[in-house]
Amino acid sequence: MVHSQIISALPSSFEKARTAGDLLFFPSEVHEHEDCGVKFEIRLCPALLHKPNIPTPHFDAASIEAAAATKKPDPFAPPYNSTLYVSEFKDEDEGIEYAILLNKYSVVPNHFLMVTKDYQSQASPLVPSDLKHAYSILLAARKAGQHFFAFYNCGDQSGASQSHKHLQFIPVEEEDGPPLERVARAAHIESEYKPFALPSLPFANHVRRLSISPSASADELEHKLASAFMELLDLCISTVRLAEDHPAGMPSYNVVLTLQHLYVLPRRWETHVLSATGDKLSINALGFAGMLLVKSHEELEAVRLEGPAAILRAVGCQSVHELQVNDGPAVD
Ligand code: B4P
Repeated sequence: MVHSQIISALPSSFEKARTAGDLLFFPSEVHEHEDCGVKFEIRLCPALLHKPNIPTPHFDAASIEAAAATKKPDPFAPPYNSTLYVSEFKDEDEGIEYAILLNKYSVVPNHFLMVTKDYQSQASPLVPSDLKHAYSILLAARKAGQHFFAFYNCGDQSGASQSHKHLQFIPVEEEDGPPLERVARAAHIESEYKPFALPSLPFANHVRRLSISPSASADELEHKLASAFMELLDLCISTVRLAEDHPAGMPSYNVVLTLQHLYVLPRRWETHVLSATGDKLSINALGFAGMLLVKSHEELEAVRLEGPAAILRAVGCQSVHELQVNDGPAVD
């Protein structure tokens, strides 16, 4: 029930937070660009040039200790005194408490976050309770006639700018989800119970079709999502091990969750240097979902020229899924 209350509270909370000046809305326009069978949406948002730039956090022990010593405020820690706060709930089985906050820097209305109330690292994997509640929120949105998907930027090369664990939810107009989802829905797969890859994409992508009945019990939901995530994470780690120039340290990856699919996309780098402009373009999970963000017309042209899929290949990993499936687990 709590999940449907989150969805119904969004429009009024968004307006209230915007009027109060706690939420900054940045207007944008979407340009379509087809590449490798994906209808990419490149969102041009020049107003974001004025948003304060938050440096990417690092997740090694020394950096976390150094950040804690600076006593930098954690925007996702309680108490929640601003109008960005929507609600909170507790997972009774795991004892984890979550808060729902509106995204302070909103490009799409009603973009919101599910944060752990206690500090958890954004470099830690999703746990069953995270997945169960994220999926239940998507389900509640669909019951209310709305379409959202969830994403998670994990690790210091994933595009995350905040180190406190947060999943994000963004609405899409179409029932068939973000551009990547349309490709996955059209894919003919060998088995619903095995991970697969979308072979038309030049970057590593590990996907599971989620055959979850809308009437599934909470336990069933949690079990299916957690086992799918573990399988995909195993493949992601194998992919990262095979990548010759992968940076040392914990693997970074992006997660995308829709009602029909779970995706894990391994990352090598956070940014790509655009060859036409020399600008660094930061890519997060939305980029891999087929939604790239640019802040100027020059960047837009540079992305079109290079091609979104090639840019994602540059910050992602080589696709080795077929190798893993056909030849067994990756070697060390
Ligand atoms: P992260 O996982 O850390 O990083 P991110 O989504 O890539 O956003 P980033 O902060 O790097 O912003 P960017 O300029 O790239 O997410 C942190 C989230 O918390 C963000 O949503 C951030 O805005 C939000 N946040 C930060 N401080 C907060 C606070 N005090 N209270 C509440 N929320 C807070 O991108 C700017 C925005 O555009 C981001 O929201 C990003 O998610 C969004 N965006 C990126 N690509 C997009 C696309 N293609 N379409 C629509 N929106 C897009």
